[in-house]
Amino acid sequence: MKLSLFGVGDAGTRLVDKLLRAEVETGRNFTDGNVLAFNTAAEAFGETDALPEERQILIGDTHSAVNQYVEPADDSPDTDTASATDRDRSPGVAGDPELGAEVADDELPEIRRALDLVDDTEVDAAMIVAGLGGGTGCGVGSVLLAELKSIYEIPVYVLGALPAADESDERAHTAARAIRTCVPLADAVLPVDNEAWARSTQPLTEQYDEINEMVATRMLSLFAAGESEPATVSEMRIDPADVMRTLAVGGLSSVGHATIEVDTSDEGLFARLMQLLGLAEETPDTQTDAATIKRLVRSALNSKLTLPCDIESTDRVLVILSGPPSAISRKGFETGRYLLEEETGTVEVLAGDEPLPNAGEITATVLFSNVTDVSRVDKLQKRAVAYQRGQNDETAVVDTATSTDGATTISADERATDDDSDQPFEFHEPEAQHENGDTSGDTANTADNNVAGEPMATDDSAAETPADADTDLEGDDANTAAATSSDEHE
Ligand SMILES: Nc1nc2c(ncn2[C@@H]2O[C@H](COP(=O)(O)OP(=O)(O)OP(=O)(O)O)[C@@H](O)[C@H]2O)c(=O)[nH]1
Ligand SMILES: [Mg+2]
Repeated sequence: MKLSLFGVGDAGTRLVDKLLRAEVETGRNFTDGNVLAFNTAAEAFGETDALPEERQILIGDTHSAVNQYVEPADDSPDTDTASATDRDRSPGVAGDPELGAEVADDELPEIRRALDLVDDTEVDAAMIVAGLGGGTGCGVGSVLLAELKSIYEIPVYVLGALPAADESDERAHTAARAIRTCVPLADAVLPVDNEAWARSTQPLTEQYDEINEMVATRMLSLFAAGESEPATVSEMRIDPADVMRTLAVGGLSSVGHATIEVDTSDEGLFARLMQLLGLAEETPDTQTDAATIKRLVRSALNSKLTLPCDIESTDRVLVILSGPPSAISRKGFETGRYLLEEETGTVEVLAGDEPLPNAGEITATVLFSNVTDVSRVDKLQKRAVAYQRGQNDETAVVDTATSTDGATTISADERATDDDSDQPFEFHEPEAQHENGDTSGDTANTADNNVAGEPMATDDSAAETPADADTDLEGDDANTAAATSSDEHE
C-alpha cells in the first residue's frame, strides 16, 4: 500500500530516514516521496541521508523558549554554562511536551504549508513517526495528529518509540500522555518498545540504529508488501484494504516477524517444476510446504514483537507471507492461518502473500491489532502516575507554604485521586470499534466511550494544566496485565 510518512522529533527523523533507505534497498517504493520530518532542533536533520532537505521542517526557531544552539555539556566549569541545567543544555524543546505543543500551535501555518508538499490523494494512509517520550515527539506529534485527522479522509496511524526503563521518569510520563492522546485520536498506534529491543550492555543511544533497522524491516514487510516491481500474479496477493481493515479496530498494535530459507538448489527447483507441470506427485511436497509455513508462522508469533504483549488479547490478525510463489502453496497458507486462529483465539485472521520470484527465503509478518494485554504499557502508566504524584506533592508543599490558609489547600493525593474513574486510556472494546468506513456503523469514530479526555493540551480549548493531566493519568488498574507475561514472546 502507499503510505505518507511524517517524522517528528529526533526519533521520528531517524526512523523516517531509515524507512526511506529501506525503500531503496528493497526496491519497494511505498511512499512515492510523500514524506516530511518536523523538528524543533536541527541536529538530527544533519544525520539523515535519504530524507531530502526540502522535506526537513524546522519549527520553533524563533520561539524564545526554544534552544537552538546549545553549549556542549563538558564546557569548562568556569563558564556560565557550568550552572546550566540539563534542560538548558538540550536543544529544541528539551523534553517539554507542553512547549512542543505550543510551538506547533504557533507554527500551524508553517506546518500547513509543508503539508502541501504531501499528496494525500496518492496514498492509502498516513503515518506519524515519533519517540513518544520526546517533548517534540509528543507535543508537536499531538498537534500534527489532530491536524491530519481534521484534514485527511484517509486513516492516520502513529508509529511511536516507547522509552526504555533507564530513561527518565519525565520521558515515561510524556510517553504515557502521548499514548493517552494518540489512542483515541489515531486510527491505530504501533508502539516500538525500546526496552524490549535494547541490550543492557550498551547505551541505548548507540543502539538506535539497530532498533530502527528492525522497525524498518517490519514496517516495510507490512505496509510495502506488494509494492515491489515486477509484480507477479497471485490469487492470494496482499490487498492494502486488508491491512487497513486489520488496523481499523484501533488501539495498540504489535508486529511479529520471522524468516526461513527455502530450497533454491537445482534439485529443489527441478522437483517443483515437475510438480507444476503435473509430472510429479503433488501431495508430498505440498505437505512439506504446509509444514514449513506452519513452522514459519509459529516462529513469527513467538518472535520478539515490536510491542511485547499477550497475543490472545488481540482483536484482529493479519499475516503476510513474502517469498517465491512456488514455495507458498494455498495449503501452506491455510495451515498458517489456522494456526493463528488457534493461538490467538481470534476468528478474524486475514492473510495475503507477496510473490518475490527470486527470493531465497520466505518471511512471515504478523500484525496483531488492538492488543489489550500489554504489561509494558501498564508499567509505563504506573511509572507516570508515580512521577505525577511526586510532582503534585512538590506543588502541594509550595501551595501550603504560600497559602494564607493551609487548611484549605487540597493535598496532592486528594487531587490525584479526585477522579479515579478516569483511565489514562482504555483500549477499544471489540463492539465499539471505530472503523473508518466500516459499514456496520454502530459507534463509528467515537473512540469515545472510553477515553477520558482530549488530546494533550494543544490549545485553550483542550487546555490541561500539568496537574490536570495527571489526574487523568491516575487510573484504576483495569488495564493491568494479567498473569500472562509477554516474556514468552521475547
Ligand atoms: N527506537 C528509537 N528510539 C529513539 C530514537 N531516538 C530517540 N528515541 C527515543 O524516543 C524518545 C524521545 O527522544 P527524542 O526523539 O530524542 O525526543 P524529541 O522528540 O526530539 O523531543 P525532545 O525531547 O524535544 O528532544 C526517547 O524515549 C528515546 O529513547 C531512535 O532513533 N530510535
Ligand atoms: Mg529532540
